[in-house]
Amino acid sequence: MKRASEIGKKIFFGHVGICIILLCVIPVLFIGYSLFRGFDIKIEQMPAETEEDLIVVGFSQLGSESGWRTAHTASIQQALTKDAGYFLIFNNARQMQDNQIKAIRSFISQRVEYIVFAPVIEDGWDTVLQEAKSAGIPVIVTDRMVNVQDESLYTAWIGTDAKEEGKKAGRWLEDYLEQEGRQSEKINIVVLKGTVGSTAEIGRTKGFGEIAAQHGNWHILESVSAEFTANKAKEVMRSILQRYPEMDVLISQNDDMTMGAIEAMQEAGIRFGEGGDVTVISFDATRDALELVKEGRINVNVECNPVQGVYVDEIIQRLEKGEPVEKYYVVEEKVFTRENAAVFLEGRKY
Ligand code: GYE
Repeated sequence: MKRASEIGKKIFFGHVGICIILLCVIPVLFIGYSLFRGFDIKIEQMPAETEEDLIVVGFSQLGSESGWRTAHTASIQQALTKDAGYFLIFNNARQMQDNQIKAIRSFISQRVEYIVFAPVIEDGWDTVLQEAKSAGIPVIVTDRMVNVQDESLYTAWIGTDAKEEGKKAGRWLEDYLEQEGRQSEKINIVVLKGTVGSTAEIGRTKGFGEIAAQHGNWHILESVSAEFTANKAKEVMRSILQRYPEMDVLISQNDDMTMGAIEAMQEAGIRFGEGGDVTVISFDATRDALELVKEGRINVNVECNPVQGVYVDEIIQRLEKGEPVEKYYVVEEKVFTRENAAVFLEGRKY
């Protein structure tokens, strides 16, 4: 009997034990898998009944990697409001093209009236955009560009001229070196690039590269991606500073990376900005970075304008009235240095 009850206990606790183990292991496996997949995105669904006169728009934003991105998202959300006559379905793809494709497919199956999207990279959109076209849904691309075989797959694009931004950075450096009397000196440059394959990275790299190629004394020591984020830039910069103590110029393709790089330079005791050993060139011109331009810690900031929502609204309104729209709209952008930063900081919202 004793033995039988012990065996019973063993079986009972054996089962309970297995259950407990399973209860612990399954959630851990599930969380692990979700982390690995970057969490499956949930795509907001259109309510069964929307007010009839609202225009339903699905907006796929590529992520939330930077201050610029936050301002771009806000600009779309502030333009496509209920008061302005829209029902907006927003989705954040967290830097993953797959998530954007899923979101666009969900917008198609929900039969939205317009799809607006900011593509994370340029390639790989032909199939999903063909699906939108076949469903008769106009697509408005914003911010970055798509590289598709057939340009009729999207109705219009509104964004910034990334290549011109890169050239502006190069031209500023030319003038600056000349003013300093260093136009014939050897100039060692490091480039922190954004997301590889994105329009901002491709354009800024090309634009700056074209100017650099005209100067035999400019040496690009390294051109490396820090994915448009401050954390990654800090890590990358720490290693760069160890390998290239002779670096003269930092070209950082967005303000968030510049902030990270600056932290790494501060840690390493490197003097940067006006009067320093490293000249800092940044892109975007968000508020925080403009403050640093005003203080002379960033030498120049090439503006990239995120305020694109008003144009998206205008394009949709024209399409609604059956009016023609341009294929490409480029927003206006400036260059900020210590001389003009303060004036523009006053009215800056982002
Ligand atoms: O410069 C950067 C962002 O695509 C223009 O993306 C945009 C860039 C912007 O993450 O901060």
